[in-house]
Amino acid sequence: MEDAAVKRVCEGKDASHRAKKTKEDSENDREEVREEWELENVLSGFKLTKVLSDSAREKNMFIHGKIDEEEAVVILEKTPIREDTVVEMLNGSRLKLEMKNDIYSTYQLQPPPHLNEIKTTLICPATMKHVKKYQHQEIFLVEETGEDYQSITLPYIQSTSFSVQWVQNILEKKAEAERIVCEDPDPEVGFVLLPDFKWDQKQLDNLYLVAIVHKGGIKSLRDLTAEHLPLLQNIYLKGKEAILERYGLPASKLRVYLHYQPSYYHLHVHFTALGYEAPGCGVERAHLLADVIQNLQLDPKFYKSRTLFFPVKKDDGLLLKFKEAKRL
Ligand code: M7G
Repeated sequence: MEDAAVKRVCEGKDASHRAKKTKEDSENDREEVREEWELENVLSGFKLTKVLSDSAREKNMFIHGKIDEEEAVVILEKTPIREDTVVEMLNGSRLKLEMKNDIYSTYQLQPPPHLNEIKTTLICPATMKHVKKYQHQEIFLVEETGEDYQSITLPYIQSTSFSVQWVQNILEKKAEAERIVCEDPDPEVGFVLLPDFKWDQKQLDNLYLVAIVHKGGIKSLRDLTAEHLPLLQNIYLKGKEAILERYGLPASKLRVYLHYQPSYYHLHVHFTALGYEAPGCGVERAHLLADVIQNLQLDPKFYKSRTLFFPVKKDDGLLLKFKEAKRL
């Protein structure tokens, strides 16, 4: 029998397929973007401390620095070339010939500024934990039993973890309210689904949304028991429905999962395009929501007792705690 909670309607904000854009749409967007340009560039006074990591393949860079004496982390990322603007780019750019040989030639192409944007994320004031999160470091696989969680991990995450103020802001509509794709307001099984801040929403190839539960006090996978099945099933069903309706992407094209360990200890579920290798979607960190549901159906306390594996960076305090406890 289908759960009653699952039948409750998920209220979509706008059923249009926003990421499927025509040329006309992109031109309208450009107008929107122009109107929304920041009057002041908050990054103009940025002083570099250190490049934390960068990747030529991913075309991104994570930078630690200061803005007005406050610690800051900036993430710069070149975004994919979009099919809906590629002709405009080819027709409207400046070209500089680099070499020509027979039928082969290479150029440097300078696109018009509106087609040459860099997705930029700013965290300010940033904590040292943010700096460490983005620093390239050696990683280790930790093996955590249910007892380890109680004696090592839980006290650690209670003493030091990222603020979830941004989550509260979303749930209370104090931030990102206009970005909400769908919401079920029920306090027990409800959630808010919205684009993850890693996704610029310009193309579906790297689609990334996050569903944040309304219910407080569920830190992570470890807290889940069979009592949370209606919540998880509700997110799974309505999240997939909302993504199909809004973006035209069927469930067979989605990877729906939880991270263990998460960075933010308020339960949330990741929805990413299946073809996109999102950071943290590897088997050592991602747990498919469908598997989580089945595991809890088989054993209501599955995640309380089960040994879980997760990657930890060399500088992470949690790694030190596992070493101190001679568990690594
Ligand atoms: P996680 O598994 O706790 O940590 O996921 P991770 O960042 O190590 O993956 C939290 C998810 O929320 C990530 O996918 C973040 O990109 C996303 N996220 C984090 N913040 C601070 C925000 C935010 O302010 N807004 C939105 N929309 N997403 C965020």
